[in-house]
Amino acid sequence: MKNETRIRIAIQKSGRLSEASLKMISQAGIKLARSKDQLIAYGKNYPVDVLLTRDDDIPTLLNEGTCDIGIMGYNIYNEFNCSHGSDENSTNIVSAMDLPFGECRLSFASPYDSKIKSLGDCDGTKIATSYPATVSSYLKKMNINATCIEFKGSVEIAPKLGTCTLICDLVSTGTTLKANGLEEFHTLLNSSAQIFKYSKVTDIKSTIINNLLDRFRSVVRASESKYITLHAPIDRLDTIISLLPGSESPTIIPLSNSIDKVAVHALCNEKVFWETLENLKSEGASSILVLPIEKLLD
Ligand code: PRT
Ligand code: ZN
Repeated sequence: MKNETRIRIAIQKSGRLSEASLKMISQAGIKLARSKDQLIAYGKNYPVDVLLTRDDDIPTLLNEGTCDIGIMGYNIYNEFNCSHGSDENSTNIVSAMDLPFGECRLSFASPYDSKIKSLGDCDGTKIATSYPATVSSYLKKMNINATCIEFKGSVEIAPKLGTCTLICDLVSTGTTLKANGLEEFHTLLNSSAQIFKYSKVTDIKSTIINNLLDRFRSVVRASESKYITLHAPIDRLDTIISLLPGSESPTIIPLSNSIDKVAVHALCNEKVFWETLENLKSEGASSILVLPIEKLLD
């Protein structure tokens, strides 16, 4: 154990991305032991340690090489990049993998009764945002002359306080904007959680990281995939196969007690909706089973 090379992953300690990040690590087969202060969790069966921190600190931890990989929203990474010169190469952080959680968008919004309803109306305004570097560089690119005022939280109340005429903040359902009498009118950035990597890791660490990323990719794919089995009339087989979502090459198996039906087994790489099952049934499919996939390795 003494000279073992270990990978350090930074994830959000508590917040919107914490649960999903920990779940993914656990589904990748990594068992963690939490330290007393709850700030570091040690991988008991894999050379990885998990640092639990505020999401805003993750870019610095990666940029300095203090952590090797980190899970954060693209919005956080982009803000860090914009405040370091916008160029993708101006930091030591690279994106390694998209994750299917933390979806949101960074949008401009103004009060319902405001005349500002498009980007072109923003000239000369004051904009409240927690993403000043992102918003400033976007406004500059779009030739809009407006001032960004930084708010660490509760951006939505800035127009009510008279500090700013509009805001640029993260939106997911839109409920918070509505509750504060604000209307979204322009999206600047779409974001979701991603795995980011320190770009200067050693070769030994790189090997471990690549193995870890392969495991995470398998976890994500398994969570998005389903295994479908059904019985299909032979004369409707082509149509039934074409209805299976994201399935490449199903297995066709003869049935012991039927000559005009076969069993179809398929790995579906897309969501399986009730409508799909109803369509399969109306084409003559029967005994339709949709099964979750626990592990998947190509
Ligand atoms: O303590 P720490 O600094 O780690 O956490 P935090 O409070 O800064 O972040 P947190 O947990 O709120 O969000 C973590 C990440 O989740 C963000 O960086 C985004 O990548 C992602 N995410 C996804 C969101 C949202 N959806 C989201 N809706 N982050 C924030 N919001 C906020 C938004 O700022 C607004 O206040 O939720 C409100 C709007 O939500 P709706 O559903 O009403 O539109
Ligand atoms: Zn934060």
